[in-house]
Amino acid sequence: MATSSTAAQTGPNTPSDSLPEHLTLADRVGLLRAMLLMRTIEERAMNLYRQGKVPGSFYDGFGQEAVSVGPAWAMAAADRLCPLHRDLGAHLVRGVAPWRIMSQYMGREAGITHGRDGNVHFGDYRTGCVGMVSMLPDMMLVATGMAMAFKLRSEQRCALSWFGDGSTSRGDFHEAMNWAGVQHLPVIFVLENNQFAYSTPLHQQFAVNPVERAEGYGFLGTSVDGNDAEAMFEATRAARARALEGGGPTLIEAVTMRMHGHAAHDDMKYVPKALFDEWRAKDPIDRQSARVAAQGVDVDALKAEVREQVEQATQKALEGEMPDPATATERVFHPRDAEEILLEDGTAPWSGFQSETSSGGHRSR
Ligand SMILES: Cc1ncc(C[n+]2csc(CCOP(=O)(O)OP(=O)(O)O)c2C)c(N)n1
Ligand SMILES: [Mg+2]
Repeated sequence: MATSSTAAQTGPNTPSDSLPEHLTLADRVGLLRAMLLMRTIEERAMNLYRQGKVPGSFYDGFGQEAVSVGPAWAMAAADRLCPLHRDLGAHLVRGVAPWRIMSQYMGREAGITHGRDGNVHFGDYRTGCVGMVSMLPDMMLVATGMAMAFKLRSEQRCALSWFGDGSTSRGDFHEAMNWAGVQHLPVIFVLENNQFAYSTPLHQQFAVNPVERAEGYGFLGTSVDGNDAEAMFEATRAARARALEGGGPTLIEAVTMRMHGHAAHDDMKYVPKALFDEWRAKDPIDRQSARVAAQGVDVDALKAEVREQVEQATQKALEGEMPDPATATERVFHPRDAEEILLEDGTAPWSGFQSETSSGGHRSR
């Protein structure tokens, strides 16, 4: 059932630049805008980190923006998402406003965790995104559990979890894959194969491409060009449609490359220059820019607009208050007598959802 065994070693599949069946021009521009927003926010935040304004460390998804943006674009408002540390694009697509992301990074009260965590462990429950569990890849189990609930309640919904190549060596990966396969759950696993887990290259991580393992657990595994937002969208759209029809889980391997260090402190000297150069030529934003420019879209104007948006978001976040230290122990655990907090629906911008009542609209959180 698995469709590729070599992509992880050799780079992405041949990109498909034919007109996509399920995307309007507005969708294609939306994918580009979300990727630009992610990159511009992360570049600006790295700059703030170097100025000492972002505490802790700083992790980003430079070069792999299509991996979070493409799949998130394919998910409905009532679906549930478990983004990881390089998946800012998913939060943005679901409707989190850039100034709140910047506030989160800088530990401000207006951030998603109100200053309780930095640039990685957060998720706005009002967008249907679960806050990241640090132990990798526990989010696969969280997504599997949510899909189990959808099945038990006979709900037409799907859960999606991202995770890295390093995660595939952990027991949790196998537990989630097994239960999802046994129960035939509506869950999508997006494996971000970015060639490294910190400094560990693929050949030291696994002897068999993990996309092949899906077959062993009884479901489809497919390898996709992770630097192609439209291909990532399409693979996820198809996986979701199959899941809702009772077709069970899908493992989507997004073949990509981590173009920055593991985090801000890492100079990635262990990455061969030739490999880096090879992937630099496959930049997902350049690719999507060329596509929409060919359709007459003014990409330079779009880039300028996004830069301006991020600058305003940064200024707003910088003006925001720090949390009161006296409240540091609050909002860490859910108080027993407090009102129940349930995940809410997020934004689902794909044109295919516009006629559905569950689309959730285009509000920004
Ligand atoms: C169980 C566990 N071990 C170690 C870590 C620390 N850690 C955080 S990210 C990371 C690298 C993970 O690599 P990969 O899964 O390939 O994801 P990538 O960072 O490449 O996106 C490590 C070791 C962790 N969070 N959880
Ligand atoms: Mg990795």
